[in-house]
Amino acid sequence: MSLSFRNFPFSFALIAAAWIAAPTIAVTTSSAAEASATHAASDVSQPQDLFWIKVRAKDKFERTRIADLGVTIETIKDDYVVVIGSKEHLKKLQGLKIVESSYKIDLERSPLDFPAKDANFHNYEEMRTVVQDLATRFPQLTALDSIGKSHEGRELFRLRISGDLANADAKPAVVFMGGHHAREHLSIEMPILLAKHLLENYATDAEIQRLVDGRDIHIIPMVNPDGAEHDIADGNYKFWRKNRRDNGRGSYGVDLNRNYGYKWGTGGSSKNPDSDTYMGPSAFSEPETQAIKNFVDNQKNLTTLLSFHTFSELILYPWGGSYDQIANVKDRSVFEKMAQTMAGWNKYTPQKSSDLYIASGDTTDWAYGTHNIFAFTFELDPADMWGGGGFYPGQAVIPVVFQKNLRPCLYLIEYSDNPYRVLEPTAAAYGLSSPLIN
Ligand code: 0X9
Ligand code: ZN
Repeated sequence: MSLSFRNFPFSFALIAAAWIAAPTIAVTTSSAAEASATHAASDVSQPQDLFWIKVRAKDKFERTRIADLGVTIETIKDDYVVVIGSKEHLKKLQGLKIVESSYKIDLERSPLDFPAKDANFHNYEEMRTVVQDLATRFPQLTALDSIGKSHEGRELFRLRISGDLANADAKPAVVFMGGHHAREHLSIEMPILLAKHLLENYATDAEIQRLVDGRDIHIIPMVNPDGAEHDIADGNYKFWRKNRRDNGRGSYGVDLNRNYGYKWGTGGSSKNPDSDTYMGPSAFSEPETQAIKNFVDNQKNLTTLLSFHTFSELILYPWGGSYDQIANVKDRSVFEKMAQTMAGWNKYTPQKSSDLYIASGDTTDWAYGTHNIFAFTFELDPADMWGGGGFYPGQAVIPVVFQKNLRPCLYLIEYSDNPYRVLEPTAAAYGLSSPLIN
């Protein structure tokens, strides 16, 4: 009988305890080299070919070289990472003699079913029902539309919330998004719950009323509905990440968080359609990223953006595509101050994205690099893959994770009028207190 997924972290712990640190060997393979692999040689679209792989890596440079192979880095520790990759990725990493251990993901034995045991998570139709219901119940405060369609024709819903819809374009705007990555279902729950919270508390909570009245709030809960549906289609999770573009020859999917058009394809993304970090044939080649681009390009009042992902409990900000820090000192201070302040509430770790590893083509680099939007990625709970269920943490965590992320969301809404305001002296410095002012 094969080792169950549930036991895997335990087996890793045993292996890790027995492992004596060896010098880390530099990985030199590039994504270009990977792209030259024959197309049929690797196929991560076949779920049985996915592996958890523990790999020695001691810093962001070694992590970037590993990311360049086209695997996805899921957990980072001081001297190793755990990645998800195909059989071919495993062989490549073994050839580099940096694999500590590996474990084939047993998809048939995934610990939780969706929707049976995870019925509180929203699939596409349930998400549609929720946003339509909110729009019906709160017609004065909402406008529901679709910013585009996915590859398979699903709507990319956008719920707009404002106390002054007629003049919303003239109000400061913020956008919250979820579900870029299919298996990160918890990231879809956050924007849904935020919309519900704002609307259902509007009449009774003066602070919420003030925020909703003074702002233009956009909620796009499911950026990748095809991927999310594919991940749960047969009742067993598939660890699917990408969208569902048909790449031909049995290969599917583009990594939407590698497909944005700011310094696209400059590192940490793959040219191989089989890879989980496939960048796509061109920047914004995907209808899903194209829809976000059109929306953001046209919504001129946007100043802040939050893209929810899972997992690792991080607050990330640009740059992700290069090791550089943001050159504009004032902007960098705003990012750092906002990230630190939000981390005070959700207890996540604030950091520049590329301190993890280089990944080009993500949402936040594009939003800031092109539009100067203060754009953040939250990697939600759990902290790592050793406990907490990784991508599939179980429905019980939904309200808990939402509660710890509510105040960061309200803070972004609050400061979307002028994010530079976070650099001004705080109320506390004057001996005042305010729930939203740090
Ligand atoms: O790799 C990603 O797209 C994000 N992590 S995830 O596990 N949700 O896939 C992080 C993107 C942050 N950007 C960089 N590290 N450059
Ligand atoms: Zn993600």
